[in-house]
Amino acid sequence: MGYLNNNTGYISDLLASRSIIKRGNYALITPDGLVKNIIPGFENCDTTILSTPKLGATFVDYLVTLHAQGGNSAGFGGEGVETFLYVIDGAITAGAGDDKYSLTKGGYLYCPPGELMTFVNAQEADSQLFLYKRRYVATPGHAPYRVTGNENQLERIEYEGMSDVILLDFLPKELGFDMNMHILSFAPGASHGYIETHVQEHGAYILSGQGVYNLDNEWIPVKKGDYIFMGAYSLQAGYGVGRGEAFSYIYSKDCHRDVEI
Ligand code: UGY
Ligand code: MN
Repeated sequence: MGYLNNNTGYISDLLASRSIIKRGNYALITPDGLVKNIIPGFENCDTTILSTPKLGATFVDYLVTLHAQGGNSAGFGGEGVETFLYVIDGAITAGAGDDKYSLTKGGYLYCPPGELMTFVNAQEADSQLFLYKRRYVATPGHAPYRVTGNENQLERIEYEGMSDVILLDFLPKELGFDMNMHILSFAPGASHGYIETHVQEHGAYILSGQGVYNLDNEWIPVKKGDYIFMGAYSLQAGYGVGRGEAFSYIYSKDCHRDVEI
C-alpha cells in the first residue's frame, strides 16, 4: 500500500517511479512506494523504514506519522543504541529518563546509548516525525549526553562562506558524540561549492523546496518529501531550484571517530 499518498487500487497511468536504489552507494526513495510497517512498540502510528543496514547504512531512519494518542511508550533505542527524533510537523510529548519534553515543529531530542526514548502525539491531528537510530561507537574518556531543543534556537551558520546556504548543527561538536544531525538550506540558485566524496554516510529527508542533486555523478531532480541515502564515498552535491522556497533537508552524518582496520 502506498503510504504517504495513500495511492491504492487501479491506476490511471503506467506504473513508474522516480526512486533509485544502488545498495551501498546511494538511494533516492520517493513517497510513492513507501509502505507502512507494524513494528513492536509503535502504537497507532504509520511507520516507514528508510535507510537500513540492508541498504548499506550503519544507521536506520524512519518516517513516522502519529495518529491521535499514537506513539511509542515501550521505548525506542536500547543498550548501545543512540537515537534522534525531529518533529517535522505537529506537537508531541517526548520522554527520556524521568523527564518529559513538549516538542513542536522543529523540536528535537537526542538520547545517548542505553537511554530509551518515548514519544506520544500531543494533538488530535496527526504529527510527523523523522527518527534515527545507530549503534554508538565509543571512544575512551568521552561520553554523549541527552540534547533537546528546537531548530529555531540554533545558530544559522553561513555554510562555507555562502550567505544563501544556511547550516544548522543540532549536536555539540564534542568527542563524546559520534554523529551529528544537521539541516542544510539552499536558496534557489545556491549550491554546494564542490562535489563531496567523503567516507561519512548521510540519510537526508527533504523538508522543503526542490533541488537537483548529484548522486554518483548523475544529476537527479528531487523535492520535498523525498529521502536520500548517501553511502560512504558516494559523490554528492546539490543546487536549490524552484520558485522562492528554500531547498532544505535534515541529514545525519557520522563524525569524530578514526577508521577501524
Ligand atoms: O556535511 C556534509 O557532508 C554535507 N555538506 N553533505 C551534503 O549536504 N550532501
Ligand atoms: Mn556530505
